[in-house]
Amino acid sequence: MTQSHEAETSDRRGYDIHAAQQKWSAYWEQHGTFAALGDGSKPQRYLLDMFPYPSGDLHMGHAEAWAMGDVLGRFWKMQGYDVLHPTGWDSFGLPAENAAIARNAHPAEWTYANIKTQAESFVRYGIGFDWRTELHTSDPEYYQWTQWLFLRYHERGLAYRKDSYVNWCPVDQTVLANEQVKEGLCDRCGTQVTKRQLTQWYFKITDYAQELLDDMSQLEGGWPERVLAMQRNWIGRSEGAHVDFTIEGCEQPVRVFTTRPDTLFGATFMVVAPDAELADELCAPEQREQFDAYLEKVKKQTEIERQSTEHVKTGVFLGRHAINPVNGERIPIWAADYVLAEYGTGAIMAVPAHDQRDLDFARTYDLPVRMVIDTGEGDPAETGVATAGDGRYVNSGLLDGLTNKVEGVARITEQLEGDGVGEGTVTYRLRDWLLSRQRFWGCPIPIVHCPQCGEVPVPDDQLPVLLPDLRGADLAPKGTSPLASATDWVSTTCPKCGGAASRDTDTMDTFVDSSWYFYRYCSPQFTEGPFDVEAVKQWMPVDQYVGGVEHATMHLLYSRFFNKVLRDMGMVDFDEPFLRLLNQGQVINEGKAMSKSLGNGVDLGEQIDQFGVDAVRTTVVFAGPPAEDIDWAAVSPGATLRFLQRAHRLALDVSSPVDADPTSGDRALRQVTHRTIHEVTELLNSGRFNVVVARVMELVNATRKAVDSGAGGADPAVREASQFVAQALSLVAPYVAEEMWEALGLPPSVAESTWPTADETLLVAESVTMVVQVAGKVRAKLEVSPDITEDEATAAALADANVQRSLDGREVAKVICRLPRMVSIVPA
Ligand code: ANZ
Ligand code: ZN
Repeated sequence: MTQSHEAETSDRRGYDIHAAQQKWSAYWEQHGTFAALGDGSKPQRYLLDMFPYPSGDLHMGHAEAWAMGDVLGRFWKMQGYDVLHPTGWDSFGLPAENAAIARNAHPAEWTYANIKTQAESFVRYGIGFDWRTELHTSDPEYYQWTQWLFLRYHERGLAYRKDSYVNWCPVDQTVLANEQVKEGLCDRCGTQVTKRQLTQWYFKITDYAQELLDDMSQLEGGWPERVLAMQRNWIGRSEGAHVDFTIEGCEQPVRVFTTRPDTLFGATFMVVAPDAELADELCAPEQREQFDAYLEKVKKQTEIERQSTEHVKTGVFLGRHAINPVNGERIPIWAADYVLAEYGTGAIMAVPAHDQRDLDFARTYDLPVRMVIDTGEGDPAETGVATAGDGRYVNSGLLDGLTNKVEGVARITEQLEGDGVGEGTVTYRLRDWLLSRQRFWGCPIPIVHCPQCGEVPVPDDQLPVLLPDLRGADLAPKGTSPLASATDWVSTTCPKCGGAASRDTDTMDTFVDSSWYFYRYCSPQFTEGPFDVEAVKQWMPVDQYVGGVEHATMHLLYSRFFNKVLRDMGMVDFDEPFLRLLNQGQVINEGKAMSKSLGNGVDLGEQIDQFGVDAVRTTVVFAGPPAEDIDWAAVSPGATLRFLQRAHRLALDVSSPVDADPTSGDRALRQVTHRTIHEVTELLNSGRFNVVVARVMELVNATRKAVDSGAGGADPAVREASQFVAQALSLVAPYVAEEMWEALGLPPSVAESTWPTADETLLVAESVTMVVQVAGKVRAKLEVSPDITEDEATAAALADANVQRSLDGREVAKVICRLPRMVSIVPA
């Protein structure tokens, strides 16, 4: 392994990997090769990678994502586009903070040291960034605008505070948004999430639920269908009705949400979520003790457990009754864990005959079951199986005799509306976005709490509210924000009344920071606002976004929400921020995700030291379709390097002058070259990057054959082929491509060369000679396409003058085709 590796790198005719990397990365930097112009002289395109967290050096996952994106950025540039391909860091947040605590360092030091390391690695990796865009969300120049945006949301009522039970990670000691809880576990550390009642800040994303759904039609075709499906599910639109039940001994009716108002006559009890305030209000004094004990138990369960079908549902009677608005029936009210506080109204009418969850509960607690739709499947009270399908309505007053659900729902809804006891409605599963965190390394919330004036926004001209330094302080999570310990920082004066007041001590979820960075990239030095509206108008929406599918319901939904708010504020003039999305796969090893515990990690730095950037990038792109996982055990960067050396030697063998006329060269090779140009261009446009590499390999082989057999390196067709090899390779192997370009005597950089268009006349498929026999004798030889059809061959044969003559007016009895080589005509 080591020996052959040495042989590869020290081949006198090979390129020196490490020297080439140094030479050309310095060249690109010096010449601003990938700096966007933004002057309107060319059509513009925006290529965006999901910016990284600065937690350590780049790894194989980064290597894949950025290699894929750069294929497009470089391709567009050669096609004549002015490309914006920015870079920056998502540098606030828990990963940095936890790592800093573990190493006893300040998050800032740790973060900026990592950014430096990663930046150097990106330069070495040869990604065509416009480095002038570099931003860090933890810089005050950035986060003052995060605060500014928060204040605009606050003005519009889109940022608000409320008390509620929230997801709480006992290890990270902080709240989590619903999106950050995966199967009941903390998305960051894997600990079981519990519930806590806290006052927290929210963004009102639910105001945009319907629009977030509707505008997905603009993303159809541009985004992976699976991401759209995940967002659709996450938003979870549900049509149904609100129904008001009066409560004995209470003024206020209780409102339930149901998707099946047509089953109202089958409601035999009501259930409220134990952790909803309503349960506490409804609870009768004699049931208090039992209820409180029950609530304590429920709070230990996760929502996932509570909703699971295997979960044995539990509950307590609240000692109170509700009145069914359609038949005046008195039904008991229970609190039970299978009803969630955060969905619908937090209260349901239970219809055990037609809802399995209600039936399971009714059987456990011996509550009545009444069938109101007869589907012919047997009475659920006896079978234990709730029926949900269409059937004949029974025991249902005005609905009796109907047989169709849609009609039943419409009729009863009309009735409820007429009586003023309900109405048709739509509910969403989507919750408001919980954005406050009790952690240090984040953007401070620019609000002051004043005993006289309440919640007071920090005036714009006092932004940024800088994070207190807290150097040397204990940042370990304790349940309250570490900012609270910076007492000098906390105590301030009220911007409204001038009295003593205190700062909000929470920081924002990092997903707030990452919901608007792509606008700032268009004008990273802008000081008059978060971004220059005109620059955004020029570059956005983003033409291609590249990043992981794990962000489907978080970052990608939050950013869409931000875009809609910014549009309503008049700051952007489009509905959707990202037109196309590519979710690259993962790099795995021996069939499994890389992990420390499995010890199957592959170190990117080592791979690059051994094989070079070009071979690693080309291997990544060649491994398979961009969206699929790459098993590093199944690829061969060594073989890829040998291919790149082979390609490089072609350029060394070219001896024709730069201005040699290719039309005088070997036509067969030219056909291969132009067919490759044509095909590669189409493959790039349809995102099939792995096949691009395969086609270039074929072209290299064909060119090598031509050099070794035909006119050799002096043939201008060999130059033409080699030039295109260099251009195509520059998308995946930019260093060797520059070396080739230089060896070909062309001025740098290949990245700034013009992408060729295929010569149509060379695309025509080769012809073959087709023999035409009449009565067994050869009468004609025709040049035809190799994929000629029987009809075409017969027509061509019969049209030939010699064939006509030998037929001499006779009828044709039979035509036998052996295509494309022969047509045999049998006369009558
Ligand atoms: C009565 C009923 C009868 C229901 C029936 C269903 C079938 P989706 O489709 O997910 O929106 N529900 C309402 N709020 C709830 C909550 N906070 N926690 C748990 N369950 C809740 O589900 C809506 C249905 O789920 C509602 O319709 C309600 O049960 C229940 F034959 O009402 B249904
Ligand atoms: Zn005040």
